[in-house]
Amino acid sequence: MLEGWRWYGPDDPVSLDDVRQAGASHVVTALHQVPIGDVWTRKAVEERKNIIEKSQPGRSALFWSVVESIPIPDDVKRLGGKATRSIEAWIASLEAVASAGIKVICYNFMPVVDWCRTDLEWELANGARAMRFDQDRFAAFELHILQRAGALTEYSSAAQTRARAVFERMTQADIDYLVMVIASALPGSTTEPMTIPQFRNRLEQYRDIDSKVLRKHLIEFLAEVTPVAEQLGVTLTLHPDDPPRPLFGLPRIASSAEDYQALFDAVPSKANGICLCTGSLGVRAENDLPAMAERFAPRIAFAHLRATRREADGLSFHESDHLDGDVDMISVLKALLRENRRRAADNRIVFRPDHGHRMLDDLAATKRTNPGYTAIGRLRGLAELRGAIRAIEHDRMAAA
Ligand code: DNO
Repeated sequence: MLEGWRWYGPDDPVSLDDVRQAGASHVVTALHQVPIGDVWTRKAVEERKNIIEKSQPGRSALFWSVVESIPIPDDVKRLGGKATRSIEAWIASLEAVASAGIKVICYNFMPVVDWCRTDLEWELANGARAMRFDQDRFAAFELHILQRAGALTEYSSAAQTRARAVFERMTQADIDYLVMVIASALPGSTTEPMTIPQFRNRLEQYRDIDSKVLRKHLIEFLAEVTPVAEQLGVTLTLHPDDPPRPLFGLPRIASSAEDYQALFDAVPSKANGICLCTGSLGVRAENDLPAMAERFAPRIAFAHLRATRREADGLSFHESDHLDGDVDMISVLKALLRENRRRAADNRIVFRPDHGHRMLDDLAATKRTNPGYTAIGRLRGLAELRGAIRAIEHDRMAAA
């Protein structure tokens, strides 16, 4: 498999030499400076590609192999095939990317909020910091800060009592932090930052959209974009919902094997692919990740490898070390490696170590880091994954 690394572009505190030193050669990035919905021009794509690939003489080569993500504007999620202008713009961006020779485009279809956490700097027992989703803090946000209409009925009275207790202990600074973490769009998010009143308005716009309607809209979108992608030899990989369950009363439709199967049945095009994100999917106990890797193998063009650990309440979770979460990472790797061997050399699976801890020198107060996207934490994750891959391949060769 090809070792990838997410890079946020020239402003990323992690440099391209850092990527090289981590040992990765396949850069995963997007034109993050382009507003959601605007067309990516060929010129802008070409410029970014040159920054990545035209390295100074003697440096190890880097390739821009995956685009993550071309954001899908909100109207496509709300209106499906009727959002013609937005879909046309998305196709134009896809064409610009394809013209630069990039073959994988990642996207997601989470309405209103992309990935969601309640803490970005949760202290682990070893002093490192991890991202965490704490269900009671989430409930405190939803019930007491956002004050979402109808939310109360979704919580048991015990959960409501816990949420109130969490909220009552919060200072104004704690509240501001939680709003920032949940509503103001984390780096790489494909949804817009929001104030609380804007958040309420967006939710109102989704009042009549349930999971059936949202799925129909995604299928209409895929019906438009996959023929173009297929013709250009591009695979579109749908990133799962993170966490993989409905939030804020909004539907989620990429949370389980059944969800993905429904999309593949509706749009069989080989351009309709999956980004296997073990950390996102692994939060849901029923998701059997090795089985999903096996079942969807031909459709996996891209993988996010990281691990999460569910906490005692079954809903809270935090990001664990890459090999030490609830996910059976070794079995996932074996399934991916089997698929990878079946493929032609120009069609290998790209994976990237996802979300590392903030640790060692990255803990320095002066150090600017993107949540989850520190150099050192991901370097550790990649090194562990690479070691596991080598060991698996070594045993397989020895047994042959
Ligand atoms: C968070 C990421 C997301 C993800 C996009 C995919 O770290 O997993 O930003 O890349 O949602 O479209």
